[in-house]
Amino acid sequence: MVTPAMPKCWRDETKPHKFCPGCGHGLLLKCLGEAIDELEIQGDTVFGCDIGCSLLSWDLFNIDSVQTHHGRTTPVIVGVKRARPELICIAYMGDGGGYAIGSQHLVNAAARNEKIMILLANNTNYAMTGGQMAPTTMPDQKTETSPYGRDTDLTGYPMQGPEMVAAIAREGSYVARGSIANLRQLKSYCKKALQNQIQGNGFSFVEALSACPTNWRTNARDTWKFVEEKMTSYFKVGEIKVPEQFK
Ligand SMILES: Cc1ncc(C[n+]2csc(CCOP(=O)(O)OP(=O)(O)O)c2C)c(N)n1
Ligand code: SF4
Repeated sequence: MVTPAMPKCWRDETKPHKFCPGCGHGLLLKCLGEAIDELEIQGDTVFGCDIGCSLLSWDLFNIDSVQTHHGRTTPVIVGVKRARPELICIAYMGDGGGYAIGSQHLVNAAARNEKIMILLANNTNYAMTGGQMAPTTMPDQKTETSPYGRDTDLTGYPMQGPEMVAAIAREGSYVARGSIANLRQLKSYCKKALQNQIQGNGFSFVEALSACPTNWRTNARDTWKFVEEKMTSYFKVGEIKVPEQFK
């Protein structure tokens, strides 16, 4: 049964969702779902999800959905949009899918100003495969493959995805970073990104700071502390302007 707390565009027969308790994916997909509800675009939307824990959303929405190989949701959704430009096309992925294995697709979709929306969950690790280091792993953060903490001398600093996208995006693009720590704001960013596509303006990219208590091995208090203090001090939340020279 659909409860009032669930977006209307979520399916009721496959609930509760399959994410771990305390996972951020469910929260940010709720923001996306509520944005879809408020814009009344459920029947016109196509949802694509990546490999990674994002794939656990393959049957979350009562919306035409496609699940792709790791990192390939962007080109699949670009293909859908090019074939059916009247549809609202959304690609959903993790930081590994967007910033590592699928980074070439992200860069080229942004540079070509493809009229799709990407929602990317930044949980600072490769969650589905057991918590390996990702492009967004924080300095000194311990993961399965950085057991003594991420060494920035050897591996560089965490990727600033929205800032990179904004630096190459063209006029009409929408770029923002939200967080599960501010769901009202994150929903407004999702809504603006979808409106940008509805208006036919251009590429829309929203990164969302997310939580992975299972691989972080954190209790509820430390999970929120990590998101609200550590991640937010490095990954700045807000809308990001596309530089004038690229307009
Ligand atoms: C082409 C390919 N390479 C590698 C994998 C193995 N793999 C599955 S999920 C995953 C990591 C997912 O991490 P991320 O994209 O950050 O999403 P998360 O699980 O954190 O939400 C990897 C490497 C795969 N499925 N396909
Ligand atoms: S492993 Fe992490 S990202 Fe994946 S469902 Fe569990 S908490 Fe969420």
